[in-house]
Amino acid sequence: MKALILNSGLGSRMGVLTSEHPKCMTEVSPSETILSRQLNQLVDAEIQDVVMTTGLFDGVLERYCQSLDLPLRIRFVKNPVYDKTNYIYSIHCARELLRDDDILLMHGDLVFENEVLDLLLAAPGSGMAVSSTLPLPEKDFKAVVADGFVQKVGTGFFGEGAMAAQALYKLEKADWLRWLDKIAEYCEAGNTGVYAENALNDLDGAANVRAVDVRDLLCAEIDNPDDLAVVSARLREVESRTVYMTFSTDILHGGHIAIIRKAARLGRLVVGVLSDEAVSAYKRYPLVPASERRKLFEGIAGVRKVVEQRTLSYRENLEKYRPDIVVHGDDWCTGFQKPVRDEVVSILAGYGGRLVEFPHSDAPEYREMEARARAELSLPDLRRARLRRTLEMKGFATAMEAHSGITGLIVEKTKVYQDGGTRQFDAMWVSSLCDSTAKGKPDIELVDMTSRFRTIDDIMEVTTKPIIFDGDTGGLTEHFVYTVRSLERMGVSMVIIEDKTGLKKNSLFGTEVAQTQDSIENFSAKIRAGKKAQKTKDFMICARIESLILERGMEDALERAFAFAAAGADAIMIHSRKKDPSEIFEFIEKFRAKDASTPIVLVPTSFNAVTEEEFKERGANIVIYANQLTRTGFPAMQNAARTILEHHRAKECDAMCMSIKDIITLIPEE
Ligand code: SPV
Ligand code: MG
Repeated sequence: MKALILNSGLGSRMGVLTSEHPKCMTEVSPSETILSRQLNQLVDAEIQDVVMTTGLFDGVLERYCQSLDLPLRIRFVKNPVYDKTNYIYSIHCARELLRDDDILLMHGDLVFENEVLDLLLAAPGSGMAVSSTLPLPEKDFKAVVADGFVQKVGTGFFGEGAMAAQALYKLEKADWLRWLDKIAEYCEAGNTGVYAENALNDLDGAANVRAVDVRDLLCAEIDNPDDLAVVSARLREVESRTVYMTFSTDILHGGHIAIIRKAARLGRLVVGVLSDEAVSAYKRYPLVPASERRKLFEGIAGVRKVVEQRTLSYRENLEKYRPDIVVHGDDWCTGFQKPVRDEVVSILAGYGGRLVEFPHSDAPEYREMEARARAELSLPDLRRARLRRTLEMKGFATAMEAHSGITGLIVEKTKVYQDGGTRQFDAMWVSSLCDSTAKGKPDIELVDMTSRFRTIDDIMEVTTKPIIFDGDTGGLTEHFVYTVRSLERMGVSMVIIEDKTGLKKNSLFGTEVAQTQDSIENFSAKIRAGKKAQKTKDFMICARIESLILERGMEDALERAFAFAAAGADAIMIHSRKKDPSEIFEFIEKFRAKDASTPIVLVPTSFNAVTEEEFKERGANIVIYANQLTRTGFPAMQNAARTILEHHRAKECDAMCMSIKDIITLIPEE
């Protein structure tokens, strides 16, 4: 696209202001003239070719343009009879330079804010800036608009469909050439004293010029010193606007820089960086922590200030900073972010702010970057460290049972959008009960480590979330040290071992079966050996206390907890099979009275009426949903098998089945 700027006029109504230079060189702010502002706007819009018509002071104008030193190719065309003709003839003089491209046509005395140009350039086809909100000007241009298209332009239209209009056009080449040829007809007939729009009007709408409504955004020409005062004041107002934009990304790419540039052109840009907690709840665990992500944005030209946005909801920051404009990609008009957008719109409406939405760019190279970031999260070193990071970040994490690739994917991908926020599980629990059950075996440490590791491998291959491994009793200390190293090497974040010995039985049997608790000394030695064997600082060993399960009392549980923490356990799991959570609450309270920091892990299979919020409030740090996928999945399978047997066919089973499409979306092809 080429820009055509009409600067042949005398500007005589400006008085002394145009005694030594053309009107376009009039200052509209301490740092810019009408022309330098227009040219900079063209640079921002990546329009490099400019044709400028000149008249009186052509030399001054050319030298001035050169002094601006902008990355533009400007070609000047002098209208030799500038004082006897209107700009219709200036355009005609430049016609040979204007036949090969789309044209952005503007008068040289026009001042418009950046958003006006954005709207015009984003509009499909050809367009002209009009306003549906401004009163019709007495003397200036009006456009007659029908069905969204400009039919006529001139100063004398006040009737139906008339709208205030400015001589700012984007014209597709075919539409422009129609107008240009009409202009030629006028000029060749000696009709050079009229507006170029007279020629446009003769086309009766055939130039397909869409009316692009710029409402009351600044878009005004400067004809006299009064206009100059008004426009300069409006410009100060425009430039002091604050613009707010939120980023959750940890990979900055060209698309982000482009949108920041665009947003910064609307005012003073404040960037809200979404907290780690909000990012990991709504998207994925951030590769770069919020403190570093803030620094990334601080270094970008156009960003005036960087602040933290703690939640996906903008409310807190909108109320605090009251930006004039919020900028976002238009991808949030539908889908899970819609409630967030709706809230933004209503808060902005409350104080007169405005939402500007840019077209969302989903370029394949950016999608690939995101895919690479996700892949990185699945690598052992990053994955292993992430449970600790999550605990540091939020003080609390949830884990859901997974016993295969597909259940891992369910834990990885299931999200719930609630109250303008997102919820998902932080980690996966590789349960001995569910791993054994999936293999049709009892939960008695019968499934050997090689097989358990195979399960971990299957899950790891398709997921990124951190893994907590149910290590049963940990086996012999001599064996446990190898288990620790293997798990660590694989990228598992935590192993939980229970203080039992001999033939292990599932804890939920309680005292119904014979179970032997290990001595504090033996189990502490096992923990110490495990801690000594591990190579990284991120891997965690959690000691699981079975005293309440085996009805040995609270004192025993607490004594063990303190002893195991002293032996080096990174976390304590206290288990109970009672529905009533009292003993769990009592344990947490008494443990926390002496130990404020060692994370407490709970498996609320029986005491399941308590919410995560309450557990957290009371001082717990990890809640594991240990077996719910297994316990819901297998009955569904049994039901399907029975139904087919009963009906001698599969039709009745259909309603229970997941659609093939859902399966395909759950399991993406690489
Ligand atoms: C498991 O899920 O295997 C557990 C938790 O160890 S529990 O079944 O409650 O013992
Ligand atoms: Mg178990």
